[in-house]
Amino acid sequence: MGIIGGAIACGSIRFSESQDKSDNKLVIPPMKPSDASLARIKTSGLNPIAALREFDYGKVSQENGRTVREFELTAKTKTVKLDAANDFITWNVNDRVPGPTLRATEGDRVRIAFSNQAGHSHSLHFHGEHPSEMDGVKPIRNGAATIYEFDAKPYGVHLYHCHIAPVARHIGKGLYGMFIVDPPTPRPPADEIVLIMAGYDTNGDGRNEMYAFNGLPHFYMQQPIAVQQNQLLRLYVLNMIEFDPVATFHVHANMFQVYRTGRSMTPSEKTDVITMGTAERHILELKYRFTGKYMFHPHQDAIAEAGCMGLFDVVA
Ligand SMILES: [Cu+2]
Repeated sequence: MGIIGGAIACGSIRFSESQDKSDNKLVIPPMKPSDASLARIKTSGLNPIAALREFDYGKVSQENGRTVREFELTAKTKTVKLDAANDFITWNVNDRVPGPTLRATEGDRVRIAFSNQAGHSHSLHFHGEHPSEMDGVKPIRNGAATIYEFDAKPYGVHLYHCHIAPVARHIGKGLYGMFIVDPPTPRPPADEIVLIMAGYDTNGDGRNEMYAFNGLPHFYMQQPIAVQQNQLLRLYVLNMIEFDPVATFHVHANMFQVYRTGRSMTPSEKTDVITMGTAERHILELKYRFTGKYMFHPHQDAIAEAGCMGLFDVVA
């Protein structure tokens, strides 16, 4: 799959398995990247278009009557061009920031083959329930490998990240990703989108100078996310910003239903701004009644204006 072609051609994007089976009417408007966006994807080393709707379901097999999903994750070091003036050395998973969005169904066995080729000790710590030996706090040295194996539970939106001290620095350098555990009864079909907020401490002063959704500052302002009018939009939102205690998530001109941590099938509230500490994550559902472009961003406006801001482009 081409790095850019895969993100544009709907046919090669893997939607949720329930959507594949049950609903052919879901419309995912194609993203038509501008020349500037294509150039940025090429020079930055990151592809925020692909990060939106790509889910890694692993290599699937059956063992003793249950589903096993095997994932291969490699810690890497890679220089990313955050903008024309800022190169940033990331520590990451599979050369991506954020790392791939892993996805399983509650009760599946998840087996993660983790190898470290990043030049420093790292680890992968998953949120969710698992035994202590699978908790991923033990350093895996450069050149070494390990296997993390556990049952995917409970259902919800979770995350994984490096847990080597100083953790804020390891996460701030880019070593994190989302881990979605679907409920046994699938959620209704929707256009599902991943949005991960993160910060970049570009000068090592323990504060973030730049911020982004899905890796690249300001990218979705330059390249709005096309979504369909009157169609259910399901956002998986994760706050991975270190050094700032909280960030909110706010959408313009609309309200969303909140499923905290993705841990329920019924929403707990309807609002247009939700406060998230670091590592908090939620499912947010909404529909846009009117076409046009609508901003989304944390309402810590300095964070938004330093790169954590984007647009939905609602099309008829
Ligand atoms: Cu690390």
